[in-house]
Amino acid sequence: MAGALPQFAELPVHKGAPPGSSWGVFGEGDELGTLNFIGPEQVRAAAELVRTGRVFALNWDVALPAPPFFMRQAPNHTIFEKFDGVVLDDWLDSFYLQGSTQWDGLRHFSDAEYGWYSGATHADVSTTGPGRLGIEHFARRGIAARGVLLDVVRALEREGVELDPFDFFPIGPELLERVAEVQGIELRAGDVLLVRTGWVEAYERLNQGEREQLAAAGRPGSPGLYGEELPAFLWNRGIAAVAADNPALEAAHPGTGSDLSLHKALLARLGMPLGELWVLGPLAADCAGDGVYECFLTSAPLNVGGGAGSPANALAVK
Ligand code: UVW
Repeated sequence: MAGALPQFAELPVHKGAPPGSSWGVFGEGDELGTLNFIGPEQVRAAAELVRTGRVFALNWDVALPAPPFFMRQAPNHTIFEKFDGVVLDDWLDSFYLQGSTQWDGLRHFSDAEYGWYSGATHADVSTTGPGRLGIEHFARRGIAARGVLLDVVRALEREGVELDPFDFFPIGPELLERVAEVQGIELRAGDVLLVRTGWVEAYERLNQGEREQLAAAGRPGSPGLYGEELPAFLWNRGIAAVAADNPALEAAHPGTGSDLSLHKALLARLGMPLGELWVLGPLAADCAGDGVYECFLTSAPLNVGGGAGSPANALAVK
């Protein structure tokens, strides 16, 4: 599909749409954004990547990070007995759909000047229940695609650079291309791009006191995506979605975080779902072992009408 599409430099195609936006490219009232890059042909080809049967679950514990960041609360799990105690049920209170491994859906982030993806207004997206840009549109479709892991941590290690997982470090197109080249992999239209910064693994090594200090210091720092050229880089390659193992996908300074400019450029303007806090360590170790950095990736967002995001429920199968 990407071949027939305008290049980034030709965007927008819609009069009055923001610069660098795909509004109208996938039709008026589109609900899927760049997931439209994944067609049956891409799914069939991706399924053929399953060779060993090794499966990597990419979701973190829903209770992590603890304490949570970004004004979210910790989920509270209750188990109760019914039918004379022979059956257990349970529920979660204060379960933030974007608290742990997640997709930011198209309701999550707006362009302050132009509004939400595809011209949706605040009124269109701020009510609960199924509606414009709700995560239910992703859920009903499901995501199955070629996943490509770019292991920035290992590639930089080879260059003698050790990333500080809790500090700002920009990952732009040049670095992504360099990592892809070192790994011998190319990006294709319809791919879900996975970027490893090492943040989740570093967080797991912290004790509870250190985790509390990190949360008390404000927004967490991390290496992450950065740069004005990234939207063009991702769009022109037909990337369907991009996910990383850090808290906000974007490079962030400790305390102040990131300016979230890529949230605006990718979510609000291009309609590209963003994944955050994905568990990529075990997959990366496997990829480093066999030199294969592509997989069949599936993700089943929750079917929550009007949701702004969802746990990713993603699997990588090699
Ligand atoms: C924000 O609210 C910015 O959170 P996230 O990093 O999940 O997009």
